[in-house]
Amino acid sequence: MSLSYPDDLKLLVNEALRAYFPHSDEPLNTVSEAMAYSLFSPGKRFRPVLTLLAAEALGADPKIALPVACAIEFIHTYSLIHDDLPAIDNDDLRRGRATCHVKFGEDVAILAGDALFAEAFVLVLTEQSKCTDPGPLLEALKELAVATGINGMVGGQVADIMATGLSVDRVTLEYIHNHKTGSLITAAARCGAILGGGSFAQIEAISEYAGHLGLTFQIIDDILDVVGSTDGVGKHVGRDADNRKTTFPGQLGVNRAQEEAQATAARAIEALSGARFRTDRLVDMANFVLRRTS
Ligand code: GRG
Repeated sequence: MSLSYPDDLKLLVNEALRAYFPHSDEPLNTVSEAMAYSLFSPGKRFRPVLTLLAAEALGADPKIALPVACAIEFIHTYSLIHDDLPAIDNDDLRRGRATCHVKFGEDVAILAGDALFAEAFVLVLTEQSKCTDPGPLLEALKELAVATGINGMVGGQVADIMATGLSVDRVTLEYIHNHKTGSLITAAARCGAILGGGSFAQIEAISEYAGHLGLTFQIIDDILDVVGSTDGVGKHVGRDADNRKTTFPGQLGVNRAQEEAQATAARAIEALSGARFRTDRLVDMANFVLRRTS
């Protein structure tokens, strides 16, 4: 089993993030500094890399998906900044560094998140105005808006908050994970497939793959919060138990949660069987997500 991570695509993402980072009209803008601090801290770039992988799988040059991939990392970073706030998870360590609100204050951190969200849309809309056919970029942008809204990440986060301290049924548990984390991961893959010129059937296959991948990602995230190390994950572990979060390992125990993750990763790979496009690096990514320690 290969555990290789597509570092070539991660490098492209990191270079493009620098190029697309918005310039502030005000040179001493603390919000701009806070945005850069969180965005350029050492993340895996998993979602934008997935966007590039999906485009590449369909035979496109992955670089065509870079603006949308970077917009997705802006949105992801926004969600991390807000998730860490005292009003939500109240974390002081993220990506191995002090969280944005600890470093810059809550007021600036809230605004840095808000600005990253807005700038994600500015980035894609600026690119679409240069295109002869803006259709795919606008379609991708709609994917991102839906994935982050009430029926996406925000909906999942609210359900997560409401479930705090409760033992919930399986449907609710999956709803939380699929929306809080899975929506943006699925949208990332769908955007790559749309920009890569995929047919309806190809986009649906990649979408199904990514849906299972997103659930696997969050189950492993919650397992790492129990058995991982602070050095490995770059944040304090044991926080889900402290915050009485509803998680797979919390509800089922670590071993059964690990079995669930194996089953969902297998479903992700199965969704690609019979696909008439390149699947090797998508399969590698599913194996990486299942085995990751950071
Ligand atoms: C951004 C629209 C929007 C709303 C904010 C706070 C919130 C609402 C949602 C929280 C979503 C969230 C942070 C879910 C957890 C997802 C998760 C597993 C994050 C860790 O992702 P990694 O491991 O982190 O990819 P790195 O640091 O590698 O990027």
